[in-house]
Amino acid sequence: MFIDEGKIWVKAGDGGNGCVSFRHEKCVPKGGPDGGDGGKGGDVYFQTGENLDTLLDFAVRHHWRAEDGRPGLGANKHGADGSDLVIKVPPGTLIYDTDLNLLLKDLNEVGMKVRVCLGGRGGKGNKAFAGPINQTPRYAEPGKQGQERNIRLELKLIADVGLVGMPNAGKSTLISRCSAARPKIADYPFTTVEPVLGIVELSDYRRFLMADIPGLIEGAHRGAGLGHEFLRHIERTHIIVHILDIMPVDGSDAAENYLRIRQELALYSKALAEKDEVIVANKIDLDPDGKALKSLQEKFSKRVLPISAVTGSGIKQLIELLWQKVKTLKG
Ligand SMILES: Nc1nc2c(ncn2[C@@H]2O[C@H](COP(=O)(O)OP(=O)(O)OP(=O)(O)O)[C@@H](O)[C@H]2O)c(=O)[nH]1
Ligand SMILES: [Mg+2]
Repeated sequence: MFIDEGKIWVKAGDGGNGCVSFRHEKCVPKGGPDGGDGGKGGDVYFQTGENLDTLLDFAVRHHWRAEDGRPGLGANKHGADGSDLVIKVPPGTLIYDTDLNLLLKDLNEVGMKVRVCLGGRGGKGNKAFAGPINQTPRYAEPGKQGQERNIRLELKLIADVGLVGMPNAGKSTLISRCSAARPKIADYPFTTVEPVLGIVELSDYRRFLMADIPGLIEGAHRGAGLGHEFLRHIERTHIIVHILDIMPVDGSDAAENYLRIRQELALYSKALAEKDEVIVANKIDLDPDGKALKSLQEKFSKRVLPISAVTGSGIKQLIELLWQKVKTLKG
C-alpha cells in the first residue's frame, strides 16, 4: 500500500532522576552523600533510508518514543543514558511540526538526518548538592522531561523521470515494459490510483528511477480526477515524459490533449511547467500507415518520439534518451 502522509507524536526520553544515597561502609562512619546523577534521555531523529518508498509505518503506529535515561545510583554511579530513537523515512519526506505549522526539514537525500526532539537532562544526585553549609543533603534533582512534538510527514517522491498523460494513454504499460514495476493496466481511465515507482535498468549498470502517476484530466490542478493529489510527486523529477495516445478511443485529438495537459501542469505550478519534457506518441502499432503520427507531427514544432508500449518499438531509444538527459541534469 502506498501512503504518502502520516501524523505522529514523538517524544524524546526523560532524564533519569538523581539519586539520594549515603556512603555505608564498615569503618567509615557518616560516609557522606554519594548519590549519582541520572542519565540523559534519548533524542529523536528522522533519517532517510535507502529502500523505503512509503510512509505506511506511520499509518500503523502513531506514538514514537526514545528511551528514558536511567536514574542515578549510590556509590556515585551515573545512570545510563537512554538510547536515541532514529525513525527511518523514505528520501523525499518533509517533516512538519503540526502545532507550529512549520517545516522542520526536507529530507530529500538518502542518509540525511535531523534531530527533532532533545532528550531531558538527567537530574543531579545528592552528592552534587553537598557543601560546607549542608554536608548531608537529603534531596536530589528530578530528571528533566524530554521534548515532544506532533509531527506531520509528507512524502514527495524523488524520481528522475515522471510520466504524465491523460488516462488510458499507456503510462502504466510503458513503466511495466521498461522496469520491474507491475502496475495494473486496463482499458478504462484511472486504472492507476496511486503513484508507482520503477527502476529502469540499461546496459553497463546504468539506471534511473521512473514514476507513473494517475492520469490527468482537465481541472486536475483544482482536484478533478485523481491527478492533483499526485502532481506533487512529479514536482521533483528532473524530466517529465508526456505520453500521448495517438489513437484515443474517444475520438479526441492527440495534439489538443497535449495542450490540455500542458495547461494543467502550468496551472499547478510554474516549476512543473518549465521542466524538461520529452513528448512520446504511444500506440503506433494502431497506426500502421503512420497517418496519425504524421498529422500529429505536423501540428507540433517539438520533436515527438513514436513508441508502442505494447510491441516495445521505440522504447530502447526512449530510455537511452532519458538516460542522457538524466545524466546531464544530475551532473
Ligand atoms: N495497442 C496498444 N495499446 C496500448 C499501448 N499502450 C497501452 N495500451 C493499452 O491502453 C490501455 C491503457 O493502458 P494503461 O497503461 O493502463 O494506461 P494508463 O495511462 O496507465 O492509464 P491510467 O492509469 O488510467 O491513467 C490498456 O488497455 C493497454 O493495453 C500500445 O502501445 N498499443
Ligand atoms: Mg496507469
